[in-house]
Amino acid sequence: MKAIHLKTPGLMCNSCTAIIERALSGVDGVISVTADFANGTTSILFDEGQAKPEVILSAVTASGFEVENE
Ligand SMILES: [Cu+2]
Repeated sequence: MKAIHLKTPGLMCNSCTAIIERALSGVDGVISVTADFANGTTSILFDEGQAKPEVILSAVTASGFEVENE
């Protein structure tokens, strides 16, 4: 199990966090998603044997949010 922490500054409210959490929960191998609009961050716990970070990142951008590099 692995965790990644993304900067997702486009999150503005609870609707945004719901969208991003729903999009990421649909990715195979993703165990849990915690999006926080106040901090503009999204943390994802995933099974590295099933989910690849690139796939997780593209699911974020596909849901309409940008990922900023740390
Ligand atoms: Cu919003």
